[in-house]
Amino acid sequence: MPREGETVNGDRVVIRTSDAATMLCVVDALGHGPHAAVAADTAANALEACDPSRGVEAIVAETHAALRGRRGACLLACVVSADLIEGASVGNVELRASGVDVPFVLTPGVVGARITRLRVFRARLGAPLRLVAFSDGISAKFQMSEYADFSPEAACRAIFDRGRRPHDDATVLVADFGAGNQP
Ligand SMILES: [Mn+2]
Repeated sequence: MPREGETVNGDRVVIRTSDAATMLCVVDALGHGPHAAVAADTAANALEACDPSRGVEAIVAETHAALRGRRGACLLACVVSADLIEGASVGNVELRASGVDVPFVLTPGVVGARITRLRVFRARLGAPLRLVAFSDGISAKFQMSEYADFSPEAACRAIFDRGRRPHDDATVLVADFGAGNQP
């Protein structure tokens, strides 16, 4: 949802699924409005062209190259395969997980401008996993346990409605992985 008063959104969600893996990404281009929306489109186009099986380092590197010389962005990229979740988040897009202990960590920097050493987090999957990713247009003051009994759609709506900050573009992505790790 765009910031209040804007008609275009600088946040994007990109999801790609291959036989082997699912890629989940949230982009938050710097600022808001039309310039942020153009940068978000550029990042999303780069992400749509990424093969999920190449891994998060390649996904972040390709988006970084596509945005170079343009307005930068925050980017969370996760790849979930049969027995592993791997992810990285440059900037401030956050991730919560339940069912599996995911050692989420942020990487300082801006995709397209500068990235210090990319911090990749990984966890083995041995149980159903729920992921909630959200941009900084959503308050981080919620607990996964509050929405444990909610469907992904209902959890997404509730986190959004209760946490939306109207001064920024806002995104919530909820994904459940069960048998076979297909969302
Ligand atoms: Mn933002």
